Amino acid sequence: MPNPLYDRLFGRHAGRTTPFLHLPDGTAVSYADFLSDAARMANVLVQRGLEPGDRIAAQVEKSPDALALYAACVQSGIIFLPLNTAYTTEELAYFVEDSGSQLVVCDSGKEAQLTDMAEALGASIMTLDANGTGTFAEAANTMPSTFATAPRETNDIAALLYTSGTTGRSKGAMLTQGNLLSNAETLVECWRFDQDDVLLHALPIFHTHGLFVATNVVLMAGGSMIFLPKFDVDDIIGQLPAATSMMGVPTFYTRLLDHPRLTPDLVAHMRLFTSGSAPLLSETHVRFEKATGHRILERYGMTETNMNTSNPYEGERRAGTVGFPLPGVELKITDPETGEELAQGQVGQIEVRGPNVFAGYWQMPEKTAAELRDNGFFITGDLGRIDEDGYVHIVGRNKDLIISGGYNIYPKEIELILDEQPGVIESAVIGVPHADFGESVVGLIVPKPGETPDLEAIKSAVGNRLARFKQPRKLLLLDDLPRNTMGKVQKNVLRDAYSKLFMDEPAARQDVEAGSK
Ligand code: MLC
Ligand code: AMP
Repeated sequence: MPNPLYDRLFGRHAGRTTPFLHLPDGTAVSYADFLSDAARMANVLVQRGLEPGDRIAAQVEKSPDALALYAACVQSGIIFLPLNTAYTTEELAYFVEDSGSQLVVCDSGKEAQLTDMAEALGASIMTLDANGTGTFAEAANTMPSTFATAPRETNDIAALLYTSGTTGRSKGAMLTQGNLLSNAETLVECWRFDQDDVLLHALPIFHTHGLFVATNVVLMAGGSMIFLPKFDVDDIIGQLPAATSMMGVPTFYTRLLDHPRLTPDLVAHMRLFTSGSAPLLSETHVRFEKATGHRILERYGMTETNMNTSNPYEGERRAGTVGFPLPGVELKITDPETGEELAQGQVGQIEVRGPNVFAGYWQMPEKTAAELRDNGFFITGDLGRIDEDGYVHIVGRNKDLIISGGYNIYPKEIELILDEQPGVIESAVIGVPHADFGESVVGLIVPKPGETPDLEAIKSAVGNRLARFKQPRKLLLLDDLPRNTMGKVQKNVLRDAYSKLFMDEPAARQDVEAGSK
């Protein structure tokens, strides 16, 4: 019985003894061993009573086993819900509850803090550590290394990836087998991946970029990956000679550019560097070419859509643009008010349609209807234009979103917490330019009349509830927030006012205790 995603990405490598993952300690995991591990894990899931269509939530450190858990879910038809390892218990509780996950798989170190939450939500908990130990790994070790692949169809959901919303409530994007397969096929072709490719993989595997773009493309092409636990610039420099290609967020490239050992010789053999998840400054593109001779290939995607556009493999990779719509993907620029398509060259909201576009938000039909039109076009919330040569330029966002080091941060989620703090009447959270992360989070707080909120206490209150990467790097007090005639906070005014906060030392030194008016 068919299971298209499993068959095309995993099953066809059965018995292959060539490496799939090259690990930092010099060992490798073959395709055959990886598939056996995944099958053992699939047996555990079924033995625990999980069935096709059920959900499991995984908050585990990056490792071969963590990736095998993804394969096990695909093989058993269980919906995979990967979660950022930085999320707090409070954040996790929302995802487990909203998705109705029956099983939470986490690192042993987190088990104690997550058990009560999981049990209260009716989910069981098992552990899987990066070194291959934990209760889930032990259970898998006792299982057969084969598994009868569950039949699935291309419209069946393979994964739920949560993406925050402008209301502060995260939404689970339902990605079907067909979404993931079509995008992997397209990218292999457009970026010329084949079985000789060795992709340097230093991205996290709980997001679209590291899990679907990088991993699925390598699986589809039958190549291999140098699988690093995280981005460490020295490790990347050390591993580049053994790689053919690398996918990264812009921060990877700015950090590499600061490294004295990044030379044209070091990367002369490389075939491809790609960038995405956040805007790559033209300046970074140009500096990277000067330093290495390589023009970074920038592409544009989203959790809900996988990849939409890409600069060409052959042909001009134009700095500051995200290239052309991928084959099979339609992209149009529309008027945000009317939804009408705008004339070529005009700036408007970007809408996309194609086999890559998700099936909707998990159990949120109104939110799905608000963003996914009946005619199949998805309203991305990004603002862009198409130039006279057909290159797509992203010029801004029609959604209140900060992207820091490739992670999305929705201000509303932080503002809701700041507003609850003693002495605070209201707040606004903005993203301001940051040399390393692209943008960084700043919280602007308006005190209640006659009160002086304790900014250190607020920092720690936020720290207990939100992942570190979402926490404001600076908190500043303001008398009031600028508003337009409709009473809406003018975040653009605030962004302009604080645009040099992380660039300009005296301002930066004011940090949390500063009262900036
Ligand atoms: C880590 N920190 C961050 C951060 N990452 N803060 C803000 N933004 C981030 N992205 C925090 C750490 O907790 C730490 O906190 C401090 O910043 C410094 O940590 P670091 O050691 O410098 O960070 P590092 O571990 O090196 O991580 C930086 C990074 C990482 C850029 C390598 O964030 C990363 O791998 N980002 C990739 C994200 C990604 O894959 N996005 C794809 C989304 S999919 P402190 O203060 O406690 O020390 C998508 C669709 C598409 O968008 O198109 O691809
Ligand atoms: P996410 O929801 O994490 O998948 O993030 C998707 C968002 O990242 C998009 O809507 C864009 O705003 C942004 N993004 C992704 N790739 C690029 C890029 N190459 N340039 C600019 N923004 C990008």
